[in-house]
Amino acid sequence: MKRIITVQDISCVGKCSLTVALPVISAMGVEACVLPTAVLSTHTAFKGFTFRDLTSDLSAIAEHWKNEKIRFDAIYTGYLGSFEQIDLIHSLIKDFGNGGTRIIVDPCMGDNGSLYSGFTKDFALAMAGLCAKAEVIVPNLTEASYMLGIPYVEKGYTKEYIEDLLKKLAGLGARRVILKGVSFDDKKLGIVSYDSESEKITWYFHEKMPQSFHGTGDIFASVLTGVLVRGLKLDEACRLAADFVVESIKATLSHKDYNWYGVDFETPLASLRGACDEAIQSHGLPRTSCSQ
Ligand code: PXL
Repeated sequence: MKRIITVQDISCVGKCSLTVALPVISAMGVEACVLPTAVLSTHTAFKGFTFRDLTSDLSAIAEHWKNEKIRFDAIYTGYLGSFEQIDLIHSLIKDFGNGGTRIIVDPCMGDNGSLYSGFTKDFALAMAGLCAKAEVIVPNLTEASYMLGIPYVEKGYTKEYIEDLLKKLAGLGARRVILKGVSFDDKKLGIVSYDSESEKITWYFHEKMPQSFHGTGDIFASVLTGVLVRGLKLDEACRLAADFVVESIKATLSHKDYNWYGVDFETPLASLRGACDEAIQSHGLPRTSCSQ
């Protein structure tokens, strides 16, 4: 079975980071190992959350894995809480990122033009430095503009503007860039991916939901990581991940008393494995992620 390591916080309540990455990746038939960067009582959109930083534990954990000769098919990073943690990920990539390990960096830092609580412009630049080491990066428009040090443009941009942004992001060093939350009208929301080697740009638009929710970026990146390690191509992987996010939002909105802090990904999770297997089989790839 393919094995990935995901590095991000555990927000005990909040349906984001590790509490979505673990179930989503496991559901796709991929072993999900974790390196928790911090324990929070909730995600940071709640008031008064507790925060225990685990930075000082991370090196010893990674050292143990080195001694045990544990290998990963992918390293997937999400929400990181400090400059020191970014430095530690650079080391993790050096130690575990050899021989075909896919590196997926979700530079999870903000949305709707603002950084999440506790992040700064300098942190965004350090995150851009981590993106240089990735094969695939998954920013939204907010994270993209902070990492590039350019003003955030909320709407009214052109296709050319987005394509230029993709190239600038690839210029940070990642081979592949997936930009989320692109929209040219009120009806559609899109994902656009760029492969800097083939220079191929692929657009995928789905219906725009009436509301956005916390944690959907983490769900997107988790599905993406799972199917990429199982061998699906980037554009197909984006489509599957985006469709799963839309289904999760629809499931959420179908409840009269849905909660504000996260989406109902649990309902569509039951069919994720099937959708994943089907996409994989239709491309002639093995039905399970077991090597043999
Ligand atoms: O979903 C992204 C995320 C992850 N982790 C923490 C967060 C957020 C977004 O607010 O606060 C702790």
